[in-house]
Amino acid sequence: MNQNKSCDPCVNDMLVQAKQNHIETAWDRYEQQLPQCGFGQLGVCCRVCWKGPCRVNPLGNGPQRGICGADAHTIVARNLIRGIASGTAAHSDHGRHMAKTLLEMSEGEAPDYAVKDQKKLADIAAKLNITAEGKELKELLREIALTTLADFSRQDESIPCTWLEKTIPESRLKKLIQLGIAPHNIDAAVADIMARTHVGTDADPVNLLLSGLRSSLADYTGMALATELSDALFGTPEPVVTAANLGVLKEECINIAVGGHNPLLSEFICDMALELHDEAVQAGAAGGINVVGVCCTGNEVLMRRGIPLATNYLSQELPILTGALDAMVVDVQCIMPSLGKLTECFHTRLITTMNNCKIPGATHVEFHTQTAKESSREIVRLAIEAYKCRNQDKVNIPQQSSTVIGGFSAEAVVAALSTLDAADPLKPLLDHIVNGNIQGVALFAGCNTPKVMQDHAYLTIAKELAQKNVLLLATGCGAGAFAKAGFMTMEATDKFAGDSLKAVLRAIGESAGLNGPLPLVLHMGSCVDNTRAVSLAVALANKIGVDIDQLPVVASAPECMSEKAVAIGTWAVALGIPTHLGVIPQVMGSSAVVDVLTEKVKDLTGGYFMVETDPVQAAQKLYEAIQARRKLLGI
Ligand code: NFS
Ligand code: SF4
Repeated sequence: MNQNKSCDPCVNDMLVQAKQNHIETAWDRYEQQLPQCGFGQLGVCCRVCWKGPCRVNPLGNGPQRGICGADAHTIVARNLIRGIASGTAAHSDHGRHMAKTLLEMSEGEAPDYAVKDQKKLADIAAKLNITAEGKELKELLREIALTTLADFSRQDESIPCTWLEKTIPESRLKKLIQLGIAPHNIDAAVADIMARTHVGTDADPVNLLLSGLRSSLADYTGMALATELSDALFGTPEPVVTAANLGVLKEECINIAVGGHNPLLSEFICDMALELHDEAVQAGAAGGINVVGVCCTGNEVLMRRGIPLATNYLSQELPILTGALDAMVVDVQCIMPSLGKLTECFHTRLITTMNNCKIPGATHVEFHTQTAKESSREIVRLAIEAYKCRNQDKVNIPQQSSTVIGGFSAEAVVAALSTLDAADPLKPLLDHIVNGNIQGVALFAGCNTPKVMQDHAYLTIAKELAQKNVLLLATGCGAGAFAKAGFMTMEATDKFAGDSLKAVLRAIGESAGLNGPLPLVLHMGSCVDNTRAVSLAVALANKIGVDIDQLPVVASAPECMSEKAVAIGTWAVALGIPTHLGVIPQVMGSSAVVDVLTEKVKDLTGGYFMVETDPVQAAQKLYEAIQARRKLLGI
């Protein structure tokens, strides 16, 4: 049995089957990698130039410098910020894609897209100081697109990115400008890191880390604009009931999984699944087409359309093993290359769609926003074709899934609160925080890693904090963990929330017409949607006239692994949030870097990293961080 690999019973079931059928998964490949390289784990291996690789002996009894003379502090800092740069590039590319689509729409070149949420568009215009009144939609889209794209092209270093400036408290912006870490241009922040980490350039660990902070804020900027523009195009999420885990696959349907991150594609796959229903039935699938989500694309379509979530990052191979998945449609990021090889053993078609993400073994159907419907139709038809090759005798779907109440955008949270106080919706939330019914807010974000039992730390920390009356928010694959485990339900609130938190969640839920409490963990969306949580925190901070680093708000990434997660964790710290990491970051080879990230940065931004691999201890530390903030606020 593989009981120690995941908390998710579906995963453990499927891993047994995988073993019986000699199918390799990420967990097997992890074991094959053991023991992992100690130099790499500590971050002291440098491959920046071809004189290397060089490695510094962390025990002090071997070489202490690379050939060029770089010591452990320089090497660790360089490695770390190169990761942040990659994360920033990935998130922001997603944001750029959104902005460019708006521009294409304004030029009539993306005819299949529409603005589903006019109010959000108007809010965005107001936020960016663009007058909407009297303007035609095309003109407004163009102005918003150009203002947004200026955050990728501005050359004047004294002007911070607009999407940063307009979405954080004034006092925070001032602080970031003073520190010289408010980015003026997202792409420039990435390029700056690549330039300064070239051999023989920046060797000062603090200077390197500051540029990492700047890039992470560029990452934040790219995420904020990606989320907001997606909402305008596809709708701002509202509470929705759906389900999560492999049981959402349906034997009588053509099952299509959408994985990756980009709603520009997945929204149309969902539309086409409806449009091509009759073709699916003709092909023999009585139930039509069933779209399910994986990873963050899964979160995007869950939030906006109530599409069920099949699984989160680490178990993305397993839907294929059910024999019931007809197509896996992916765009960019967090897609395991193993899927190509794996789908060769099944009837499942792996379909890649983006020019910058091709995988050997996949069918590539390039997706263009100009022809969104046409490409999506082609993709869904490939799934129908693949279905015809499905062997029903081999289908084995674990009959397990949990109910999920998702869709908690900041707007949805405010709307629910406004049923308590229409004139001043944030007041009830603030009052409860002040009087201690809610002790603080914890945001869970990030990935999965086979280094720990999948989902376990998320669930453990959440239970501990809920019991102590901390309000819980989640995004990304963390949200996936909670969704699968039934933590996004009213029942979970009744079971795990402390008394005062339970009463608050019940009062809000009932007045909002949910016939019960809000779920224990509020699903705020995909990883780029972490900015939804920030916008809620900023609204609270602005209301009481404090900065984010004074709020009893913490973040936790118990299973972080991607460079995007490193970037997110870093901007959380840059914005002033105590941020927990549940896996050991690859920086421990430099005491100086560790000291900056866990201590010295407190004096600069008010935020800091804490590393704790034991989930119960982690919950305790997060709670203590909340209490320290409460004390300073005098509440
Ligand atoms: Ni976030 Fe989403 Fe998941 Fe991690 Fe990857 S899918 S963007 S990076 S693994 S949470
Ligand atoms: Fe070695 Fe310096 Fe080259 Fe890194 S940059 S590989 S430490 S010589």
